[in-house]
Amino acid sequence: MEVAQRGAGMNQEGLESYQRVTGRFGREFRYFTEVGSTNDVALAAARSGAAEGLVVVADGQSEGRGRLQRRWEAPVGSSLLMSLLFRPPEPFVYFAGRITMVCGLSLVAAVSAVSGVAVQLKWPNDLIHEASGASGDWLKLAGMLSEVVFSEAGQPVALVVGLGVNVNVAAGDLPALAPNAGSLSALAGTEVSRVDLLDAFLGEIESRHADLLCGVDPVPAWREQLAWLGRPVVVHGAGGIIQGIAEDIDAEGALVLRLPGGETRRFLAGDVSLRPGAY
Ligand code: BT5
Repeated sequence: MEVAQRGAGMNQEGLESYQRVTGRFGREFRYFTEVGSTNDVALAAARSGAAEGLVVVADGQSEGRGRLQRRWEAPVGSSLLMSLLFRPPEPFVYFAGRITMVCGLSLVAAVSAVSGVAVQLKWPNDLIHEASGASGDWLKLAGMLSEVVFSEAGQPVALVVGLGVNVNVAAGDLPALAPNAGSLSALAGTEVSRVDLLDAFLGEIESRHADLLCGVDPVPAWREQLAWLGRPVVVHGAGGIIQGIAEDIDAEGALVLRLPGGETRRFLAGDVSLRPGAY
């Protein structure tokens, strides 16, 4: 059968008719031409008892969001805007953190396979392309937003991971998204199939998530994909702006920063950028 040659996805038509026929992720698939936020749809579904594996995709979002009330902008039809519903086992916090890493690793693998663009992860939740050489220039190609659903008793019961990927955003539209926004098509010099990217991504998720549940820790692989380890950075965290060397990632995924005085400090959340003029 023709579809079988493309893996588990029946995806000849486009995003609207995409559906996976095997595995856990994407068999329950909801597509919207326009929605507020795919994360909101997945969060509401989780609260109504939807099973792990639900995938929500939209061509456009009116209320796309990043972390800390920031906005995620995407011209309609240009991007892969999707949310995945997970039901992590206990210990919830351990698995939720690692599922977010699995999503990042799956995105790196899928983007590399489908577009050929060289990408890395930027702590904690970005996909970037770094210009070759020591210029320090980098472009943000995708961002991830993980949100937890709690039961009425206050127990965490579900995790929604939302990903926005700039797939075919025209070069001229990028500056309006963010000063350092980049897209796969602009870097590859050709359009990239969003359906192929989605299919490759969900295939990666399927196997890497199964590995996680079998005891494979994604932290070493995640560390290998992280940009800027060993380099001078600035971290914007809850405690202000702090400079140092991005030394490592610890077992919880926290960024370990070596401060100028020699001591280290760990960050579980924040934003990191390369220190201007230091490279
Ligand atoms: C993120 O937040 O990077 C997480 C973005 C997650 C978006 C997806 S889309 C599907 C799902 N549904 C949602 O509603 N959200 C998820 P953060 O690290 O806070 O970065 C946000 C910042 O990135 C903004 O303040 C802008 O500076 C920049 N930005 C916004 N849109 C961008 C784009 N398309 N490309 C690059 N940068 C962008």
